[in-house]
Amino acid sequence: MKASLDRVVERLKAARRALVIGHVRPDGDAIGSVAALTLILRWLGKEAEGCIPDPVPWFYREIPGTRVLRSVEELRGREFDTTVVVDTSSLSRIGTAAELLSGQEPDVVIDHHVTNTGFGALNFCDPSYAAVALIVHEIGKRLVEYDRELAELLLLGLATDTGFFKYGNVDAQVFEAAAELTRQGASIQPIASAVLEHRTPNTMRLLVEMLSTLQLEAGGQLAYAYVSADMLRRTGCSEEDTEGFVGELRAIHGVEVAVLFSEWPEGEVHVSLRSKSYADVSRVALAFGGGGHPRAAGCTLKVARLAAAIPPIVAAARRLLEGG
Ligand SMILES: [Mn+2]
Repeated sequence: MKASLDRVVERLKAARRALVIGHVRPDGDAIGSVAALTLILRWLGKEAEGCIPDPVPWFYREIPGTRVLRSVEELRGREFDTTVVVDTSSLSRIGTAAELLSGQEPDVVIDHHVTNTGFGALNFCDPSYAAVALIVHEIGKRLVEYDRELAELLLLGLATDTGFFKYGNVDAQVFEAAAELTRQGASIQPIASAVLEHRTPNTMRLLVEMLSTLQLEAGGQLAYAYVSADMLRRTGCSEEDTEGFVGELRAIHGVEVAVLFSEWPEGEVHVSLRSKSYADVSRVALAFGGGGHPRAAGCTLKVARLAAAIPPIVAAARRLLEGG
């Protein structure tokens, strides 16, 4: 059911044992928002845990507040009277964390995806927020005093979902919140260093291999490339090492839509879609069972071979650029 932010705040205040859950393949906004809301609830005197269903990529661990995050295994068997799902457009995106819910649905959903399905007993979703971390900040500043750790988790979410303050979703509210969080002790430098400057030599080798598969279509407006399971094995990389690669494709001059196909595990191809200024790539993701934002979306295809995933997505991306 759709709910106001006031209603969500009242429900959170009524919690005694709360569980905050983020989405699979976690990004900085999911990680920062889950950890921050967990700390806010603890400071309100509640028993609170934060869960990320997939492993948290190692470089986020450099941000101290992420130590509160737990895996599904670590929380199995625990009882909660309040479950909160953040930064997640549909229930399937919490993966195996669904087994931690007491009922079929979470009690509260806090999100900003245009593709949100409206799940949850109370659902607050507002796509005008650039990051869920901004919504958590809206909640947090009404309830608790911040310390540096909390401010830094929120700045992590805000920075990553705005491409470090360079996407089209950056408005005055984003800079105002960033200034507030900086005043409360957060520093953008360690966040930028952890998130943007963590490539290993093996990841660079994988990037070279990925770039060697680059194709341009639609007069140079569409760029796509792939990472095969074999390329991952050869370079000693895992799928999480491809994080940021699709941004390299979008960085090409004249490209509006960038698509990266990653095959992992075999039999599954994850499709990351990005656009630069106007194309709504969430429409392509949605048509293939995924979701996301107008400028950043994704879906997963179950196909026997990587090559089978490419033509239908490329055709859909071409139609999108042709305005179809
Ligand atoms: Mn987000």
